[in-house]
Amino acid sequence: MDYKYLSKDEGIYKAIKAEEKRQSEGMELIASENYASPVVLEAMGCVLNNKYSEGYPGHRYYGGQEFVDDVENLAIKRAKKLFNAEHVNIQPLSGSPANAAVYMAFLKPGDKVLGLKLDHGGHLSHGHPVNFSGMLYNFVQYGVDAETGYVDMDEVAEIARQEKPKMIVAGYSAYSREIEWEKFKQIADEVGAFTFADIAHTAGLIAAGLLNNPVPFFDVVSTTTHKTLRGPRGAIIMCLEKYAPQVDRAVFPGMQGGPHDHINAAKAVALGEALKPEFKVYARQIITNAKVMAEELANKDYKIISGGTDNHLLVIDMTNKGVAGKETEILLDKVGISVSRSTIPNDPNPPMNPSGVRLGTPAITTRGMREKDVIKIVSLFDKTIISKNKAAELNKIKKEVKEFCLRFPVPGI
Ligand code: DSN
Repeated sequence: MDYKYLSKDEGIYKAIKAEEKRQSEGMELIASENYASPVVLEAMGCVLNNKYSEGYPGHRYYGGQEFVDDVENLAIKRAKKLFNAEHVNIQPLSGSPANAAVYMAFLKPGDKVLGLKLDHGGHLSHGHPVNFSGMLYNFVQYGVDAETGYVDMDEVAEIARQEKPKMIVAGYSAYSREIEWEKFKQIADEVGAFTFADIAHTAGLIAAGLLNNPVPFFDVVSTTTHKTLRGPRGAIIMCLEKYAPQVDRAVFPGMQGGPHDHINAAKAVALGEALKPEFKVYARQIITNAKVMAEELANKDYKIISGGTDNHLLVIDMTNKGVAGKETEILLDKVGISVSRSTIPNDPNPPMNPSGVRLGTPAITTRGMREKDVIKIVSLFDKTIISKNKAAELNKIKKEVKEFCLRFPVPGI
């Protein structure tokens, strides 16, 4: 990007230019990252940043709201259309604050909630003891089946009947399979629990109609807007109309003060982009790329949790390759490939140094990489793992990664 004004702040300018170079020359396989469009980036840098607008369209606590209201109304309209939602709140600042607002809207501190274990693919804000969710609420946790790697719906039902939670949480950060929303809903109805879906990872794939959509029938759904949805850092909450007042109250004044209107404008842009037919083509290619990646890795004897993927990500147990998750992440960084370490189900190792890594295809797909490119990516990945103690070989791979990546421009750079 051309930073006409920012270039005068030498320190920050230098760091941003270096990051642009890193993003252009490197291979982004972190499943939660993506490249927002230049239009989204422009909206994030606009004068709406200057405005305060506590409240909601038509009901604000400050003057001068006529254009902010237009932005927020447009974002809401687009989100409703994209997800078939009855009610949308576009103000949450990011995923965890959105989830905090959901809990605040439906629960009292100490209430029992059922969520997926972190090391099985759940998120910190789904009840981990070091997170506010685990501190404020009484989470009981379900897991994936040790053999198949799929969420064990029989176990979910059994725990739900036994524990009678007030809410059941589904939707995960490191789970590569389609989620059985309807079964969750049946179980929740049976035990009288609210249903909450956190679709942060798969929102873009759901919006494109490629994965099942819980929004029309779950009580409440949160999503970030920056992962497969490819928008700005931020989040939205969607819920059934009957819960609109309590959800809106929980976001403001419950959790937050003024919304970030420039980010909300960028959310509206991204939601508009996701409504276009080309977004469906993009989303389909994300899944195709992930499937090819899983198959190619399996052919090279990498152990994929659950044996494959239905979405944009996969988790590999690196144990048989003799490198743990952190070591793999650091090794791949040396050649310009970014991945995130990941726990595997029932991981004997701690989250800081777990047994696996998580890979995803949203970012490479945005750059235009397709099946044959994914085959090349897997070969670079594998060569790196094999060459872990060979500095000269790693240098050669780094050059190869750079040459390969520079063939695919990054939007906005
Ligand atoms: N940090 C995100 C991820 O990587 O999945 C979730 O919040």
